[in-house]
Amino acid sequence: MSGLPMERWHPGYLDWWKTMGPEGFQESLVYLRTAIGVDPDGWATFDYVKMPEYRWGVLLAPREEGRRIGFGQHMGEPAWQEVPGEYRATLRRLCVIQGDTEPASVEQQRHLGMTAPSLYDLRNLLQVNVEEARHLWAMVYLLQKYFGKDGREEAEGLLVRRSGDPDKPRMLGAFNEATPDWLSFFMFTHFTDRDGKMQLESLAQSGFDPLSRTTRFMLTEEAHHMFVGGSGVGRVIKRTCEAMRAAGIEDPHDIAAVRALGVIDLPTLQKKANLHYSLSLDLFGSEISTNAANAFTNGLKGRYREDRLEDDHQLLNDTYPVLRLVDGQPGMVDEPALTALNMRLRDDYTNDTAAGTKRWNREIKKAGIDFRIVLPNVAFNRAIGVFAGVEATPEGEIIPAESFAARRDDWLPSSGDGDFVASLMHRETEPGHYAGWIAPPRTGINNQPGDFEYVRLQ
Ligand code: BYC
Ligand code: FE
Ligand code: FE
Repeated sequence: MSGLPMERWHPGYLDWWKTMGPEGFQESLVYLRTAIGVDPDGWATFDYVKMPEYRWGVLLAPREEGRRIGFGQHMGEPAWQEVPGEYRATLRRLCVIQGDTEPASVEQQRHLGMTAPSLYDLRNLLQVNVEEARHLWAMVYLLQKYFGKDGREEAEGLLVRRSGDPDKPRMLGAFNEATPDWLSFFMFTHFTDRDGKMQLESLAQSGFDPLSRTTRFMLTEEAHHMFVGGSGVGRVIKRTCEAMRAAGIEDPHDIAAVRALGVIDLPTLQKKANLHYSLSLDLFGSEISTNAANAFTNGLKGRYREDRLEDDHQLLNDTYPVLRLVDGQPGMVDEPALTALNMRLRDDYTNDTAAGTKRWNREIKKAGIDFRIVLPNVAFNRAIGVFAGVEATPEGEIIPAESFAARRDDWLPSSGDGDFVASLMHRETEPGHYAGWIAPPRTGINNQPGDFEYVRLQ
């Protein structure tokens, strides 16, 4: 039957992929992992694939027999296999917002292949891109299968909006920012894909079973995206530290000397981390949110790993400490736990980032360099929530806007920093070779040897 909605949507999707997907590699053979089934062996099939022929498809984690809703006012009822009429608009909105971020990230990253520091990194970028595109596919499948005409219209809209377009931007802030260089790409996949992880974990708890099953499978792919980001930043740090030691430079703040070695100075790494972390915090919405409370009460979106938490899963009389402005400075205030759910998820996110920062700092310490990457206070550089209207230092002290403006370039990447990083971005196409600003990975993808040809350029 040629009239099936997914089939009608597919040509527009492929058109989007070819015009907005990775620039320059559509004909190349890429060593990709393709998911062909959701069981443990099914989703780790590696082979050379031309990206337009990648198997984008619908993959749902296996149905759990007798699954029940685990929180909110419908707790204990059988999970829904169809959309309950009263929650249709809210569920559709959640699917649309989730779906909108996926192609946005592909659009943001579409020029990066041209400056990939190695074939290994190029392959990882393209793997992330096909999987994000598959995540769009997965949300569109839900919209078309369960939301009728409105869902089909939303599916079209997902192919019309464009990251950074002033007239038809993507829906959430961070997805309209540029990803201008590979350091930003690694920071983005470390920090922003991790928001993806937290949001998908919450949706995986949903009482709407098809959404739960889809997002559970997406999470298996998300783990690799965060690995690419976290290990990518780690390799940049490693290379910088090695070069500093070899040249006998001890002061990490001697930026000119470090940059003269052709590596990225640690203060610039800190500024990029400040930027991407604060942009990602905005993705959790406002600290106090009735949307979040309703989504929980109605069984649509749970807490992070709700099924492992031990309480009544209702939160009716509970409170949660929320960082707010108290007498003009950040301070903790107890708020009703239900309206504080965005804050709670954001706190879980911040905890989840700690292991990565620790690993980076271990690398710096091992090299004997006196520097630590420290993530900024949540009040710093915010555009959403209670700190949107104020300026704060990375330590969380609220300061006048003029003082912030005067210090901005110490805390966030300046145009000069951007120009310097851009000057290092050159394409490396020889198998096993790496650009001078990044260390090789410890092991290859799927245990391939160091000189493996991850992309056969055509
Ligand atoms: N930018 O009650 P509020 C990923 C809007 S990333 C612009 O504070 P709520 C990925 C909000 O929509 C994961 N607008 O917040 C990563 C609302 O508008 P309406 C993506 C924003 O609704 C890397 C109003 O402000 N998935 O997968 O509780 C690569 C008041 O909202 C923003 C999801 O986010 C913003 N930052 O929470 C690829 C999951 N924040 O309704 C992919 C689905 C808020 O008044 N989304 N607003 O017009 C949600 O769960 C929620 O919509 C949000 C916002 C957490 C985003
Ligand atoms: Fe995704
Ligand atoms: Fe991702």
